Amino acid sequence: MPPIKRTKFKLAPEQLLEMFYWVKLIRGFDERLSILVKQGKVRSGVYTGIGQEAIIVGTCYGLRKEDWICPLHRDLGAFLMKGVDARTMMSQMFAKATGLSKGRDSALHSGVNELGIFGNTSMLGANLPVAAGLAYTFKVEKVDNVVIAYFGEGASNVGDFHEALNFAGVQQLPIVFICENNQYAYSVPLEKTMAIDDVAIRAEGYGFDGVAINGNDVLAVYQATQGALARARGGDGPTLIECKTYRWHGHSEHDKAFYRSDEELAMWKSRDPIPTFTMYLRARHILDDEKLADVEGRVKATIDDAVDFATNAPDPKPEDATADLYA
Ligand SMILES: Cc1ncc(C[n+]2csc(CCOP(=O)(O)OP(=O)(O)O)c2C)c(N)n1
Repeated sequence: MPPIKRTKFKLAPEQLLEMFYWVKLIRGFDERLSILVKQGKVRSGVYTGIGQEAIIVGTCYGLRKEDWICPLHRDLGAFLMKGVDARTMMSQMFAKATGLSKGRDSALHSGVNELGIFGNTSMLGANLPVAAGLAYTFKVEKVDNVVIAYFGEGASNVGDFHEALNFAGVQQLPIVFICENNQYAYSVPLEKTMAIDDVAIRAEGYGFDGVAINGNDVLAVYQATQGALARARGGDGPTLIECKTYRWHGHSEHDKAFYRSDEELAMWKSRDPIPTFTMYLRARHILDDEKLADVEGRVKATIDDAVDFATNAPDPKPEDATADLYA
């Protein structure tokens, strides 16, 4: 395993607080969805990323509008950070006319071209060759934008993953592959699908660097991403960053996750990214009780407002079902 690239970064206290806000908002949004789905308000599968928030915040923070992201089913927070407002996102989950796909879609497959968000398909791994294709466009157009492509460790066993990495390596594409290694692909633990410990070493076979990092440490993720972004923008090609993490809930909200032990869950909860980041900020006097209350108040207000908005938003009209079709 190559050493982690120690990219220097400096974040002002306000920026660190902003990151903290995002971590809390994304956690809060998923937690609320988990409740709403039980109330029958959500018209979509809900695949929470509770426990994995540091990856989204560390990779999305500071991205340019022109950079593209290719988020997956568990990456709702990436939509929010790339610029989709909470009302629209909640409407999407409620399949309302005010959602991204105007109620025509299960919540997980919408993209937003203007914000640089690729709408993923259901087929695991299939987003990765498309992400490489996007990065190829940037190379051909000679612009220094970057693509961030997310995938789970499960998806890294699919052929598309390997084709995408090979093409990205051969073409030295401006792309950062982010593996959210949360230890399970649905009910299947990592060791039953891979004969290696680190997905990161797969990058070596395609001629570029891969690093495995603590995916529950928002600043470690940010640091690794900043290094990868600098290399990609500078024409030095792709990087694979494997973020080790754990999803606290089941694969989706209908999965009780009986395939794992309470002890294992408790162990990973003790590595919750939020208290770790909170302690870091408190120790540096960036966060105090007053600022914490302010962040928590804004998070709650944003989510409450989004739920109210989506609840009262109109359903899609049957006569609009075929609008926006291109072929
Ligand atoms: C090619 C393919 N096989 C199976 C599925 C069904 N499926 C959807 S999500 C999932 C588990 C994905 O695990 P991973 O890639 O590790 O991502 P995670 O859900 O853990 O974030 C499976 C098996 C699918 N969508 N596509």
